[in-house]
Amino acid sequence: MIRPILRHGAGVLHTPARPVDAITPDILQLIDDMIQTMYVAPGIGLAAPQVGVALRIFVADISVGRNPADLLTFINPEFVERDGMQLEEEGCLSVPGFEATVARPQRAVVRGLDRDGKEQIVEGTGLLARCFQHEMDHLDGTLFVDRLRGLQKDLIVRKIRKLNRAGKW
Ligand code: GNR
Ligand code: NI
Repeated sequence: MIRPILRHGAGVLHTPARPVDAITPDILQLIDDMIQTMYVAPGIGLAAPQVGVALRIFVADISVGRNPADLLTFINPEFVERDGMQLEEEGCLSVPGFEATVARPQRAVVRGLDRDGKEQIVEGTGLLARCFQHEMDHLDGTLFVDRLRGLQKDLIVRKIRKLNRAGKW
């Protein structure tokens, strides 16, 4: 089932999510729905808070379905290592229509449970490292616009407020 993706301003997107304490059938259904929702969007990642669920789960596939082996599910993920720095344009399904250059680690290693409850450790570089950092931010209630400063941030936040007032957000 495709679930609606919430937008900047929804409380759950701005609040840290809780760890999952058991992989129940409801959690498995949520994960399957997140994967389907990510592919339909389409996006390279999706975090549970984006579909209104305040739990520490994200899915990612930087091939957007072209390579089934690239699909990753992380439950209760944490960073093991992060290093380097990359500056690239970034977007978010919860902030549609906006992009900005965000500093991210060039390399990130994430540890967490997979869909079967088995511990996995995955290293990402480049786009995958960026995606990991972006999704981990969602689990902490942070959107990419929160990482911007000054005029860049003000401009996007003002445009979102304007869209909101016009009922177009
Ligand atoms: O689809 C997405 N593309 C993207 C591009 C650059 C950096 C991060 C991302 S993640 C985003 C999907 C999304 O909003 N995930 O939370
Ligand atoms: Ni996002």
